[in-house]
Amino acid sequence: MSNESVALGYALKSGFQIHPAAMDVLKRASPNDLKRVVQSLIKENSKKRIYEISLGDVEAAFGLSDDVPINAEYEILFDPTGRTASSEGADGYAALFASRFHKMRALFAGRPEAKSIKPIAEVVPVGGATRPDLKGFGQAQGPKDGSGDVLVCGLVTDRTLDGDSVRVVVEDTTGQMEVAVFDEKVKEVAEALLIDQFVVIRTSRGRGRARVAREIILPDVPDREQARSETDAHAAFISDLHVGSKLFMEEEFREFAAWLSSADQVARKVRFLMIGGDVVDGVGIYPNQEKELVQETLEEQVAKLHEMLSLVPDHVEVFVITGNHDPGRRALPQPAIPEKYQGPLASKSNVHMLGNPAMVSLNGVKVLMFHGQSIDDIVKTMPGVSYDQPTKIMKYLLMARHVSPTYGAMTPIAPESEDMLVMEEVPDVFQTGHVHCMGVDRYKNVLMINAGTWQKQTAFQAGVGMNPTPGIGVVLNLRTLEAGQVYFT
Ligand code: D5M
Ligand code: FE
Ligand code: ZN
Repeated sequence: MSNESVALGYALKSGFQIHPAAMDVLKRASPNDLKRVVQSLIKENSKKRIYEISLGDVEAAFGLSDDVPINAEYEILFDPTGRTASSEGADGYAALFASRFHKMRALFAGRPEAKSIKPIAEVVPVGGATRPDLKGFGQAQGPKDGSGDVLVCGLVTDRTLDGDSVRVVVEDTTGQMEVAVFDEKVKEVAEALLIDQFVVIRTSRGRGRARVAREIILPDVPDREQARSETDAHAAFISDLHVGSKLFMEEEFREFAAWLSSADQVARKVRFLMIGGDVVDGVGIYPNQEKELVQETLEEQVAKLHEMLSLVPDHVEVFVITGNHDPGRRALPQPAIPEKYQGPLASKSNVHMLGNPAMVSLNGVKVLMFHGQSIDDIVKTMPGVSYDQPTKIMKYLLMARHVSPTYGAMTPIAPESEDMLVMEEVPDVFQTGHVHCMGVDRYKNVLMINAGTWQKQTAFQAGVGMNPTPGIGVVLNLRTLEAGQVYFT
């Protein structure tokens, strides 16, 4: 059947007319877009009691009639897919940490501290690269010039409260040392440290066995200009659809997709849709999950996801990263959903399946997409943070320049020989999901977005007092870098 007769079929059924100029545009549409646009215009116009589809309606729905031109260029800057080759066992683990150490150390190159950083073995004569028992440590020695202050750097391997002080153990490639923290300000930094994160510590000789930390310096984000798009292209951010779950909010998601297709002033400028993982609920992710599923196989879930993403206009480029509910490897970095599970999505030209984490440039604005598994670990150990303020934790990840510092906690990390979780480049936008709570904030010119969810509160979440904020799209103007929310609940 031709586009024309399909469109007329829909229109006639609803008592609608299609203006000939509108029909000219519809004739050139893909069958998918045609159906979506005509159906959504019939719905929208019926509400307004207008029983005609005009050229303006159709142009707006296809994003054609912009007052100013909008460009939409993207580049995938990093994707772990195809780069993961985890070696197993202690070797892989040592290689992973060596890679992390060198990448982090390189972040300090050119900074004033860099020249003064000494290998730990020079500061603490007894030591080795293989985490020796601390009891074997002799008294820490200062530098030969006797000036007292020495900078060391390395990964935090231990952090304990010891009466009034905090003890931090840090390890570089030459050995490890313990420092004691007494200063209240430095203690605040020490108490928030995550095991395995990289730090630079300014130390001076103390009285006892350990040296005293005068300052703990995190890699952090330098002050810099945020990149901007030249035109008013917008990106929408969503996450955690959990398609397949009985709690997936299909109605609300359809409303969101209809909004994207509508003539709304903002919607018609949206050219990118960034989806932060957990796109399907998966199978066998937790005990007795099958009771909470509508689609009980991955194939059915992915087919449903395809149906949902087909409601998104074809002129919107969709980027999907993998979450912990999605098929494929669980350990970070996660490759894209394997092709054998992508089903019809594999050949959908505006949908890009990426691994986790991934970095995408949208008109020059760099977006770091990370599902956010490590937020669970950090909520448990860091003072003063909670699930309903995910951006506080995202800010800390930016300061640590790593999306998932702690190895061996709840977040599985593969013993890759390269640590791909280091934030070598500072993003302009940092997106996460996973905790199902929307949050938007800024830290040093990085816009942080946790995109919430499209799944209602689960029994597990109710049990632990987690209150999701479902059905919200975060929409970002890539030129002004202003973000707003669109609510569908
Ligand atoms: O996770 C959504 C949020 O709920 C995330 O913060 C983890 C938490 N969650 C969900 N199920 C569990 C179980 N079984 N144990 C601990 N924490 C859990 P999502 O990835 O969508 O399941
Ligand atoms: Fe989720
Ligand atoms: Zn998740």
